[in-house]
Amino acid sequence: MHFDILTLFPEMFTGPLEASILGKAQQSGLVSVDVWNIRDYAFDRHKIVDDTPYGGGAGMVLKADVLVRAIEAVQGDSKAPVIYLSPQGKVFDQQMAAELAELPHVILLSGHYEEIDERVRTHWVDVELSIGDYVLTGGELPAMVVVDAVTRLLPGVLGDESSHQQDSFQHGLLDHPHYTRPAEFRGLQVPEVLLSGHHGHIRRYRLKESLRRTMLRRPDLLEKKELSKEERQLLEELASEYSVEGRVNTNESD
Ligand code: 9WO
Repeated sequence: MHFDILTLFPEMFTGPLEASILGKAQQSGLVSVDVWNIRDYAFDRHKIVDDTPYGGGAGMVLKADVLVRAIEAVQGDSKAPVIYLSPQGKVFDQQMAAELAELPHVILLSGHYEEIDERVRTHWVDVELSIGDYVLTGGELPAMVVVDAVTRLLPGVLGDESSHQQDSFQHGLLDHPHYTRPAEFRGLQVPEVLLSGHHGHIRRYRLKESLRRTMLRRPDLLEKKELSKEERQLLEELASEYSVEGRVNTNESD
């Protein structure tokens, strides 16, 4: 898979893309990322990329002619979608990461401080994505978030074991708790079932704890999810745990 990233701050991308799993995925040729400086597509010798907004007001606006020249240069004959990272976009989630991971080529457009000319948004941008409801100084960090979330889904990027874990979010539930040695730490015990070696019991315990966390922290995810018979049964068990008369504490560790 190939990512092209258009930005005014290409140097922001160097560290995060080289480290760890993203770096290895590039080295092994599973993914490639090219970062392009929008300023290189300016038309004048002062390399001007922005201008004051029509109608007045604060801030500057990235110029349509420069942006479209940059987009068309990286696009070539590719059918890759142009994705603009902005707080006005549709909120990015695991489902969208999985859909993008099916594509051979994606173009990410990051504005910085300034908005883009609306004509670029309406005629050259295919998808507008937000990574959450907050404003940043620019779309660079969100572009890296998209590259990271998509790259880890590409075949061969993660080991076999970790791809099972990722499944758990893809099934629409939060992850279950994890423990490692020692079995007792400062009087705190690892749950007995995890030491039992009984894989059936362990699987059911983990599913139940995933459901518990999701119910307590993100009930919105449960409403979206289609539940299996086992999941419905475990949720009923959980519901009774939390509905015992007089018991209103929903602290997970309690
Ligand atoms: C800057 C500005 C200056 C003066 C008056 C109004 C202003 N609004 C902005 C502004 O919103 N700048 C944005 C910065 C323009 C688009 C790129 N920027 C951005 C993207 N901030 N936060 C994101 C973002 C993207 C995806 N998900 C979450 C946040």
